[in-house]
Amino acid sequence: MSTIDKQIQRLTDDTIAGLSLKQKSLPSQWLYDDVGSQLFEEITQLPEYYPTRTEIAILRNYDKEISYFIGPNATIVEYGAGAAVKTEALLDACHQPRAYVPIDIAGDFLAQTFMRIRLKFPFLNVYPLVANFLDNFALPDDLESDSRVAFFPGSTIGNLNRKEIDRFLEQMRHHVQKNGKAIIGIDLRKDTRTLIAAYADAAGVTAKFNKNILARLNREVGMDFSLSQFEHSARWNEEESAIEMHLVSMTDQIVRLKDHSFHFEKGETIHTESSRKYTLQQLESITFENNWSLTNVWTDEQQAYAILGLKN
Ligand code: AVI
Repeated sequence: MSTIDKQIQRLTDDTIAGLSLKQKSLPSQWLYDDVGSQLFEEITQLPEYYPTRTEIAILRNYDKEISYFIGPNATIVEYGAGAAVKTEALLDACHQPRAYVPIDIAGDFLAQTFMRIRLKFPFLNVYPLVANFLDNFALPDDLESDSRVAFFPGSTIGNLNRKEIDRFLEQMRHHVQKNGKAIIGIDLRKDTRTLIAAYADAAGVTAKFNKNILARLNREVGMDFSLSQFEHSARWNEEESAIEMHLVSMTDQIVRLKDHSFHFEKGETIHTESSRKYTLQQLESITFENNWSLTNVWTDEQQAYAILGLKN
């Protein structure tokens, strides 16, 4: 089976499993095909979506401290690199970085990132890797091995559940090896109004991003979702301390995938993403329980967002 066929099979299996649950759901990783990744980049520019610009401002404000934390001749391994916008801020801050490994599931997007980083940092060895960072995978064999720093910006860790976080932090420790380090960006808990606005923007870009998962299922596995019959909704789940994205069915309807049919009642939802918001205290215990030492916390004035410096 080719890689593409395998991916379509996985998408099909996940969809059948997810839409058969009482609370219908789809794994959020499927939001990010090339169209979804492009829409997500648009989200990061929206006035309501504060995480990206706050993170970049922290990286720039604390560039000297962060550079000191990273040390010279580092190899930066970035998980879910996307357009790698923050990486430029990080690489600018680094003292003579040696190599850069951008890892992303969207191959086309990664190729563009590779070209851009190559042009801006011609001295850097770049090893792009197409992979789902939640899977088990090895870094390239010929990669420089000392002084590796894992970079996981953008608060993507907020989209993982606790089991995924534990597995991911373990794999990251393995990748950076003994004496390796990690820099992780994470959105912090704050008032619900600010959060809802960030995930239900006035221009409707997040709605488009969310609905693209349905368009993708129509395109790639031949489903028959009528996009106008679903609406985007962003909700705060207090128990989970998470903003959730849902797609709300506007009518009673049936949607088909091959010989499976899924019934939707009017108002019923598909849960497509959780974006968990943590306190610094919670982050301290999660990292400690995963055998990382939290040595640095960089944050903005409002403590809206934090960048953690961790040592293996
Ligand atoms: C990628 N991730 C960190 C984003 C977030 O904020 O959870 C995804 C996103 N979903 C809607 N807007 C942004």
